[in-house]
Amino acid sequence: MEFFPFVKEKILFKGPEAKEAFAFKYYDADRVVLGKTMKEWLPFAMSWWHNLGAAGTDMFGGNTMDKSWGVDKEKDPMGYAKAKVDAGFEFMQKMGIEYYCFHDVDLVPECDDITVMYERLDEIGEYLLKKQQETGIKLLWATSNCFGHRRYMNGAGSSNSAEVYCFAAAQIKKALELCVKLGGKGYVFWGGREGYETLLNTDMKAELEHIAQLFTMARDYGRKIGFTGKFYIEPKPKEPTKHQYDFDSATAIGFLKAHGLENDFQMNIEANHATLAGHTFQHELRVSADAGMLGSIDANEGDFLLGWDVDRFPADVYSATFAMLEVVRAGGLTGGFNFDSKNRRASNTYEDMFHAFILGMDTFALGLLNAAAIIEDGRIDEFVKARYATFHEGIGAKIDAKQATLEECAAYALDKKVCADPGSGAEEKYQEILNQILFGKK
Ligand code: XLS
Ligand code: CA
Ligand code: CA
Repeated sequence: MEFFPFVKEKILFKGPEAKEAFAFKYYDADRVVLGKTMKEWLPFAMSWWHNLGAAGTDMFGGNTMDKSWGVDKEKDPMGYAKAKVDAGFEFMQKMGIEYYCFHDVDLVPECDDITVMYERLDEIGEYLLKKQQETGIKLLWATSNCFGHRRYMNGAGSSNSAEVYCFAAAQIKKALELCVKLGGKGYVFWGGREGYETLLNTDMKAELEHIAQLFTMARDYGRKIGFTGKFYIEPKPKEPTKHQYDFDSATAIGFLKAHGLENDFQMNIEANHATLAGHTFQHELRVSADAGMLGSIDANEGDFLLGWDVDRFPADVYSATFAMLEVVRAGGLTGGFNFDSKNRRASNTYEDMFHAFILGMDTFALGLLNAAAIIEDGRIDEFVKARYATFHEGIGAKIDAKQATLEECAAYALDKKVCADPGSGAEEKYQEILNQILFGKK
């Protein structure tokens, strides 16, 4: 069955002048930018949950979209799961997207009995593997949903109940096995309910130790069954819990280092989570990259007027430009760009699903082209380097090399008597240069 007949073959690059709706204006998969093709810089992925699952339900109303894929989910759960796979692979082939991501419960309908879940996941795993072999589409990352079921109301790894903890471990074990079977590049942990509402009922120290132990056991099991990819932590400061333990990259990196997990784990940075933490997307990417832990990206954006996780498709070219600067400077990602994004509730047609991905892919293609232009122009990088010139020689070079003592630094200052001006930060000048680079001749 064909689900999206209005796209005949595949969405193609038609250039910035094109007026065709179903065409890329900037994403040109084989165009070489800074020595790599766009496709290599931007391994795009489709999220199973938003694209094939989310049907527009919000707190105030039900579905506005048809994501049944022609099958009654209650009567025929596996027929529904397979139709979803067919729709997903048709969509990715038509979009020219080579990767996908899932939670276990996105693939098959969730039920209480975990042995039934295991059977369902085994069956869908075979089906996915066959589809991957037929199409060449690959798995970017897998994860388990240890936050939706009622047993996780007090957390999963941070639950007060060891029984709940073991159910989370069972889900993670199966999802890791699926990830290995399908050749996934990564395995994600988003701590959906790993946090707390009040310290009146919470032993924070024990909860954090238990989470670290769950990560450690997952790492050990993954390596035992042949998983060679990276484990990713996806920081998020709030929603659903008030205090989430993986608040932001700096917090998550510190946690991983404190528990000896830094060689196996990296960050999966979601733009909307960064802004919820009061940071820019670029800040989170920089913190991760500087720690050598920039792994993957959940590409979306939030809304500064709405204080929650709106998961909108990325349209902000400035933000994508700054993000791509970080990615390019880091030499690329170990993972990819997963559109953890969903259509707005009122964009309820199948056509809208394609428009959303064209928007997202073109936005990041523009971001990449802009990042390359900034790097090639060189003025901004030269200025940043020049600002730190006093650390390139004399006492500054000694401090940089971690060879100076406090007495030496003080002696330097006493000798100078009065401190020289550190120089203008020139923010406006470089914002203006940035606009010139981005928009050029009009
Ligand atoms: C939710 C998260 C989730 C993770 C995977 O806010 O973004 O979708 O990406 O569990
Ligand atoms: Ca996400
Ligand atoms: Ca989100």
